[in-house]
Amino acid sequence: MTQIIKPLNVTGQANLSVINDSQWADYQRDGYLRLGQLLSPEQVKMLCDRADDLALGKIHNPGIQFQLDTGGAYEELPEAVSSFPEGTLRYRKVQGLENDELYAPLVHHSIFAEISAWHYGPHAPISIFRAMIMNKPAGQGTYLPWHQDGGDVWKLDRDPLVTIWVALDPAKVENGCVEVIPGSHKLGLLSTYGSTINDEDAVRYCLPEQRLSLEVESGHALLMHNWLIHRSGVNPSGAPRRAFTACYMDGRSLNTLTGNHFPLVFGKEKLASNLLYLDYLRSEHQSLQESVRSTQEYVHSLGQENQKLREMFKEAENYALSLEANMKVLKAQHAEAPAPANLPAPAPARKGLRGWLAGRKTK
Ligand SMILES: O=C(O)CCC(=O)C(=O)O
Repeated sequence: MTQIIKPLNVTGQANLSVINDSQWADYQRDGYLRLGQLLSPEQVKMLCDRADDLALGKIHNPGIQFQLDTGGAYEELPEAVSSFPEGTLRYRKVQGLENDELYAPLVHHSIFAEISAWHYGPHAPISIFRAMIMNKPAGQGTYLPWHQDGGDVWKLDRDPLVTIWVALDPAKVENGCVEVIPGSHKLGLLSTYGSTINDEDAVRYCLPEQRLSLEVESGHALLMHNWLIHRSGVNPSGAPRRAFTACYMDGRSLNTLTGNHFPLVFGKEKLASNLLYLDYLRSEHQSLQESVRSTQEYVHSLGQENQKLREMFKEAENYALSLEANMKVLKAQHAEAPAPANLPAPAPARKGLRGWLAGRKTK
C-alpha cells in the first residue's frame, strides 16, 4: 500500500514524504487517495480515549458537541448537543475537535497544509469547516446514505474540496467502512442543495459494479474529494468503528448565515494580508463615496446659486426696463415742453438696456 505519511514523531511533527505527481494523478482520477499510516498505535489509543472521555462527560469543553447514534433512520437523527444528559459511548459524532488540545496537533498536521495548498492554491489561507469523530457504536451504527460533502445545506459561500478521513479503529466491510464510487467527484455536486443524492442519481451512478469498499487500517488516512459519492453502513460487530474526519477549506470561505469566517489552521498571515487589502479597498470605497456626496452637494449648491442669480438678473432687468420706460415718458414730456433759450445741446441717445445686453453677449 502507498505510504505517503510516516507517523508523527514525538514532537508532533510529521515525517513527510511529499505526495508525488503519480499519486496526485491517481487522486484526480479516483477522487480519493490512500495516504498510508498517519498515527502510531499509541496516538490512536490516546485519541480514541479522548473522544470516549468527552462523550462520557469526563472532560468538558464548551467548543465540542455530540450527536447521539440511534441506530434508526439517518433522516431522524437528533441534533448535536453540547453534552449528553448522561455520558454514553453510543455517540455518532463528537465534533468541534479543532478546539480540543489533543486533537489540535492532528488538525494542524503539515500534510494537510500541503494537501490543502494543492487544492486551493499556495496563497490561500486554510480554515477548518469541521473536525470530528464519526463513530458506529458496537452492535449499532446508523446507515449513512450515498452523499456528497457540500452544497447549500452547508451554508457556505463556496464549496470545500478536501476531506481527510483517518481510521482509529480498523474499518472493514463488516463494521461499516466507507464505500465510494471512484471517479464520481468528476460529476460535481449532483444537486445545489448537496448532501444525500436522490434515488434516481443513486440508481444511475452507484451501480454495484462501481462501488468500492475502502477498508482502512487503524491509524491510516484517506484523502477524499468532497464531491466523491460515498456512504457507510451499520456496525453489527462487537467493537466500535471510530474515525477522525476533517474538512479543510479556503480560509476566505464564509458562513452565509452569519457572514463569519471559520477557524484558520494554516496561513493565518495570508488571510491577514488579504484582509488588509480588503480594509484598504473598503476605506477607499468609503472615501470615494464621501467625495461623490460632497461633489453632489456642491453641484446642488451651484444650481441653487445660479437660480438665485437668474432671479436677481430678472429683477434688475425689470427695474432697468421700468427706468427706461420712465425715461421715455420724461423725454416725451420734455419734447412737448417749450424749449428754454440758451440750453446746451442734448446728450447723444443711449443704446437702451436691450442694446446694451445684446452688445454684452457678443463679447
Ligand atoms: O465515517 C463515515 O462513516 C462517513 C464519513 C463521511 O461521510 C465523511 O467523512 O464525509
